[in-house]
Amino acid sequence: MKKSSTRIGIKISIGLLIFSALVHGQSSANSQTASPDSISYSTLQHISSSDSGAAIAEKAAKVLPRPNQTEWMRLERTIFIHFGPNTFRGVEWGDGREDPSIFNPTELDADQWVRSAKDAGAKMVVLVCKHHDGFNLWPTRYSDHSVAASPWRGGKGNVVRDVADAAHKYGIELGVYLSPADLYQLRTNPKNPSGYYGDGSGKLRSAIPTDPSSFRTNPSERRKPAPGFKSYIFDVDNYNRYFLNELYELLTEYGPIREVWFDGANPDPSVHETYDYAAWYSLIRELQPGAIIFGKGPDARWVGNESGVGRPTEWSVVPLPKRPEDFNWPDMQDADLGSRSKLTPGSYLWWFPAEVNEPILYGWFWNPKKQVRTAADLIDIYYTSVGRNGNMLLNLSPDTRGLIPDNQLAHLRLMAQVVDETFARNLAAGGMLTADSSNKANSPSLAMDGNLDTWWEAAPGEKAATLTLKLPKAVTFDVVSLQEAVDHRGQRIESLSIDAWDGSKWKTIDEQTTVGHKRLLRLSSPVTADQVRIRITGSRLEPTLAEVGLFRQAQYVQAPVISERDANGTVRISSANGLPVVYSMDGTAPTSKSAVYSSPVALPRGGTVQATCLAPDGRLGMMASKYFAGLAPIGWKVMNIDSEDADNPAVHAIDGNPATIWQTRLNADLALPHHIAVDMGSVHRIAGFTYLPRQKESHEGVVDTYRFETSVDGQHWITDVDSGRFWNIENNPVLQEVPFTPVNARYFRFTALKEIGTHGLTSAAEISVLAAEGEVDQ
Ligand code: FUL
Repeated sequence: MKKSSTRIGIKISIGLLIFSALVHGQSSANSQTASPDSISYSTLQHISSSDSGAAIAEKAAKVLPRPNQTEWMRLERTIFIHFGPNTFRGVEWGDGREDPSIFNPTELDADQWVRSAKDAGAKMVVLVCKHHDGFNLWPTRYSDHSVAASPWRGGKGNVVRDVADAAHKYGIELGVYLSPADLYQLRTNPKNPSGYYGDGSGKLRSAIPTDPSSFRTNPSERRKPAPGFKSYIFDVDNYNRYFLNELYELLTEYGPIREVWFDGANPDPSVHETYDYAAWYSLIRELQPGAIIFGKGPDARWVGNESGVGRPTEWSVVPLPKRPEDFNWPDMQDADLGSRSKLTPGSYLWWFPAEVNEPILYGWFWNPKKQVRTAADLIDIYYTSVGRNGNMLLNLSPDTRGLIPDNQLAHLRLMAQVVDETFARNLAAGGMLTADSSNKANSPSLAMDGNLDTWWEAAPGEKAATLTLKLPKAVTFDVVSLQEAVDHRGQRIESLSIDAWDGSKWKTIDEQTTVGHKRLLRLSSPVTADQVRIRITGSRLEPTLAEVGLFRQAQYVQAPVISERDANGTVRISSANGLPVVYSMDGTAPTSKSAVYSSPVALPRGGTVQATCLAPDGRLGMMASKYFAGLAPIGWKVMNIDSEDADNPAVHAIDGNPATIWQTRLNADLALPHHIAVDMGSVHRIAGFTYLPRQKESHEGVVDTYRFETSVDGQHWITDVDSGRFWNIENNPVLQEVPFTPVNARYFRFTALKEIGTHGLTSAAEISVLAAEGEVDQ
């Protein structure tokens, strides 16, 4: 793009601007190969074909985070908020045809949302300002589809303003999610025939912010810039101009913005629109240089799942096949993103840390039926996100009142209480840390000073090291916390062992790989020792540690374990510590007066089991909760099937075991549709069905679009759902429940019309039916 200044503002030279904004350090793309000493620190390194293995490792070790990333990585715990028309419809994805009148929260209180985040130890709230349905939660000047068209506060409300005000009040940072996919603007949306998305408009010289009154006719007319900000010129089509103006509003009117979230998901790819990411990134760098661009962007990556689990080996330095300004940031879901075997000649090495997102409900938007993850689940997620070198982005879902319901808050609070109590006291404090080698300026004591900007570093040339912590007296710990000096020295450690002195010898208590900004090693049982050793056995360059800690997990009685429901419809509960278990099945949390578990419980029609251990002093422990969807497959038989793989027969879809799957024949019956028909043995009154996609990492054969039919006699079928879609199942492959008008049925037939990938397969972990409420089976 041409670079020129204009009368009304600055014309952005996109490539140059992004590059200079992103790259700092002494060299932009280091391609020195001679002496390793000549490799300098940089935010970008390039591997050339003549680089030795040692030079490649050194280059990887000398990639530094950019300043916006340093700030961001230190946030660690952050909160996401999904709220909008979907909340009022109880769906995960809208279609852009919603009437704005459905958006009418009765008690919306953004203060409650942000206060809850703050109380939970979160340092940032990321608000979904516009989801895929295209409804704007602020009164944008550039669309009529927003809160201004809703009855909420007489059309005068502004959710973004309320959240921003609360964030400033509570001193926590703000992020904005703005969906690139926009079904309201979709050219084919009958509710908005003049939509911009995919309208085929040509690129026009556009002032940002654009004067809304000449948006289509003469977009070079600008609107007065926001106080303290300038205007800019871009050559863009209608949709990108709309998007840039929305970004401009969000990034200039609500104070500092720490993160801009670009979701790669698109519910309707049938209409094509080219997103001008380079223009979007340029505008963000201009308006909010401290912001992280997440997802489809250069600063932070999606960890690859929506269940809160980072990789055990999580490298923040990843190789890119192109220069960052030419790269299009696809989702990175491979198990290994950055180990040495991935650092191949031609790659550009780039700091690209993981953000680990997960909803507190089993879905992003509120729906009264959605289950809440328990505090015990959230604590596990804390260890698999923050504890694995990633930021935790936990979603809360306000309900139709516009309040986060108590059931979410109770688990959130307990999670925060346990995490905060656990990390309140570093048991290593007061100990003496020594190392078998140290760089002169980086003594081991600097890894115990509570300052991430000072660090221990091994002596020049050392790639392995042993640090020994001697404590004045034995301590009991079950978490080891390690942090590398990533902001000054990059990420280096490749493998390590932790040993504890048992009085006569060293005993290895854990072995792991990467550390990065933070690694929490959660031991399977507590260890008592007065000496602990950290043996760094592999490192790309001299290893560093900015902080070391030993902690004891807060002493809450562990949650019991609730089994899967077997094919006979029974569920078992086991207590990890031999304590008695109390449980409930009516949706309320168990109390000390609840039923005491003594034998398997029958749950033939589905429901939720909640259980907790009862400590001898009468205290209740952490709660476990498990939802069992639909009827148990007691006596069910596969009636017919059009394809099944010998190792994954159809009967696996109705065996009550989520770990086994039905899958069609690979390389044989490639063309969908595929179906399974089931005989339930007797007539039931049913009001919906459930589909549990395969739970292993692979997405092969996961169903996107389906038909569901029922029959009383196995001859005459009625279609309950002709062509339904499981929204967002690719990113979040959780249990799907599809309600329909109650019918009597002995037989059901599930037909997969479309899969999410292109494997030519259909698969299912479990398929069941929902009993109609209050109806007795016949
Ligand atoms: C996904 C979206 O499709 C979901 O609806 C949700 O917003 C999640 C955070 O990202 O890709």
